[in-house]
Amino acid sequence: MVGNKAHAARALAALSMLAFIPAAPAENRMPANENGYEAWLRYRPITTIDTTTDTTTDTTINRPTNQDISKALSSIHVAGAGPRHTAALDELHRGLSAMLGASPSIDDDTRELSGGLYLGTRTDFEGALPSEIAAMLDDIGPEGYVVASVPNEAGTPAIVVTADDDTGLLYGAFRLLRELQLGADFAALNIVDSPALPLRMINHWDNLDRSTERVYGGFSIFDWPNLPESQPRYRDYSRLMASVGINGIVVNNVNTYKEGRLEGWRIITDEYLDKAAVLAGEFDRYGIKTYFSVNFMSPILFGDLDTADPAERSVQNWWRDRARHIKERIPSFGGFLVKADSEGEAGPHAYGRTHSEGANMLAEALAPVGGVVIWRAFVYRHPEESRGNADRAVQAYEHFAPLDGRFADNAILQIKHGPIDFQVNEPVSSLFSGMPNTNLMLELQITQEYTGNDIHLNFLAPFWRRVLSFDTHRDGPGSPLRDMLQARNGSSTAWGVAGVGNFHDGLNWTGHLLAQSNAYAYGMLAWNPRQSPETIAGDWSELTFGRNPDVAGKIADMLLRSYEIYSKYYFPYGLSLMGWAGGAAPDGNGDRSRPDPYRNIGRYHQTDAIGTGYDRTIATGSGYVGQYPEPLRETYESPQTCPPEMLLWFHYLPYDFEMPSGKTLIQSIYDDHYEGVDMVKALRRDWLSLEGRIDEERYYHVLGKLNLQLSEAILWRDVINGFYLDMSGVPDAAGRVQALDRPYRGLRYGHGPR
Ligand code: GCW
Repeated sequence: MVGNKAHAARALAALSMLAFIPAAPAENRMPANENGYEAWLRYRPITTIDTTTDTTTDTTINRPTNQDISKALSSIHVAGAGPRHTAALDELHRGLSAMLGASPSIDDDTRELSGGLYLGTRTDFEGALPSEIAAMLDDIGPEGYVVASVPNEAGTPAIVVTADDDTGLLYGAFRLLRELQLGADFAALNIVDSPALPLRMINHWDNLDRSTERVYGGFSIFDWPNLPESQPRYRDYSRLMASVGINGIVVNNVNTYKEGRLEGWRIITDEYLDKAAVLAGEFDRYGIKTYFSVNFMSPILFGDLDTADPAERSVQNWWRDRARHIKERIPSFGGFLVKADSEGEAGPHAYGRTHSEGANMLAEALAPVGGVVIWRAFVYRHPEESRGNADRAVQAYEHFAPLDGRFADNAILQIKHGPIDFQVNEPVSSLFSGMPNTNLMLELQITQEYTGNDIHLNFLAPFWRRVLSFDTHRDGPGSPLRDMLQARNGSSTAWGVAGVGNFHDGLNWTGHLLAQSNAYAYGMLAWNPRQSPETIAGDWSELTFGRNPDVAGKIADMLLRSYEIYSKYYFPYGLSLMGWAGGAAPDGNGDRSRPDPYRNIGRYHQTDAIGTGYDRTIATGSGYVGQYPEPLRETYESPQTCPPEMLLWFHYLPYDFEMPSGKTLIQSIYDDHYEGVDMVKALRRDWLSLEGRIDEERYYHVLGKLNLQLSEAILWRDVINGFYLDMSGVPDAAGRVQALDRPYRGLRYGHGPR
């Protein structure tokens, strides 16, 4: 095969730029700095376990030697060129140099696959790929890739990274590097992979003044005041996201307007488009499209119209012009995300129009530029405003299910996993079962608003995996949620999953270093929702802490236990909103309509002297259960069949209700909270056993977090249990629970309330 010289020359020219691209911000360029900035792309030498960890166990015994790998990967041969080819080459060069201790040579000689690494799309190779590799490409579709070893007579195999498109090629490069870091035998690589969900997005809840909503421990990565000046961090962020398959980023908060505080609507003004173009350029190089959260009232806010009525021709034209204008400035523009008629964000209701009418108007404006509108389903009214049913859980379905089938082809409805609000234990939203004719997207929260902020270790993959596997029964038995998120046959629209991001400008990106695992896991599950949390936790731990099984295995095990542990000392059995980020506050979410002494006792958990829990049954409650198809209705309607972790989400039960364990409900609540704290102590002991086997920097950082977690878990335990003792008057059989003075508040030790 003859390499395309012009292309290759461009690739090589681009590569020569590498010398000028710093690997990390200046403050990180210290030897063996383990500040977490590199996250899971650490690229430590691959034949030692890890220079900074215990080296007494040699896990490399059965692996090819360093010399074999170095020989096989001492040269990179590139077919074709383009920004993503360069990004792939940049990463391979960086990764292989660091892992093998020598920089591979680079050329465009792809005539013969002798030893070395070969990189290019199927077209780049101009028909000369070995037939078995070309055949592997046949079924993979967009963004898929092949990473394979091809034996050859000289003894050193050729390693081929190829795809049908350049995004797939980039993903293939990251995959090869990951496999090598995880100790794969380079001579036996035979990987064909492609994403299950077409759209794998991160939603930033970041404001233009760099403050963030529910993102803990740092400011926005995007330095709006100083953009369009660029920063190395933008590229490193793009690399990290692309390495786990993220292909869409919404750069600003869905809340775009709060008088005097939030002006996120400005994001699509010319001033901010110039700034966003710099970010979009970096993202695009890594296969990531750029999206904006927009305010429905934009034509009034910064256009010169006096209406935003979606039925008005002038409004439609305004949005069409804006979309075209954005696309001209940002060719990788993907579309809009909209929070409308929700929590103070205006929407089509102001003009007596429905959600679908509002969404479709924007969809029509975006269609000519190939964009999508992603419309959020997170709407509810406050009880005092809601005529009819005051249960917040029923409201999204009531708004949206009647609109099924009325959304445009390039409109997607984005639904939070549960009907309330990212609680730790909630059922999967009934909307997923109720909208068979609408493009649906699942919204998860990677940032830990209700799941521990940046203090509590809480690896969310087991929970997310459960959500994705949930049988919605939408199309009869065997309709898992993950299938609702895949593009339907014949549709040109992509949809999938969105995660509210947890990366910010702090040195280790996530505040709690171990919370990086959630961003990694999110990407892995968005790519393949069937992946096991065990594999994800194991791989992440090895990538982040090295391949010593005693170290990485222990960390993976801690991650895998953490969600259950958190659930034990947090709100019992699926109860919602017994506190916020600022700590436990069971009486805080007040219902002023209830008489003393229960005034101020939460409207979300309905606790009183007889019992606790929210009755959402068809027979006696809010009727939310009736929004599911059978057999889900039957399962949730009875406390006997309802999954225990959601018992109080669906049922109001007396304190003496007998739990499956044979204990009373109240005693189970008390015991769980003690057990949860004991489990945190065990978690902490596990970490202490790693002393000296992990670099001090990360060891003490995580230990500090675990110490805080323990203090807070004790506080949660005592506040929740004390509250229940007071409400129920039932003493703890083991005599541990103490009465508390009202108000029941657990002020936190870590950060103040956000
Ligand atoms: O969970 C609530 C959060 C708000 C958030 C809102 C939403 C972005 O507390 O901070 O606003 O949900 O999802 O729109």
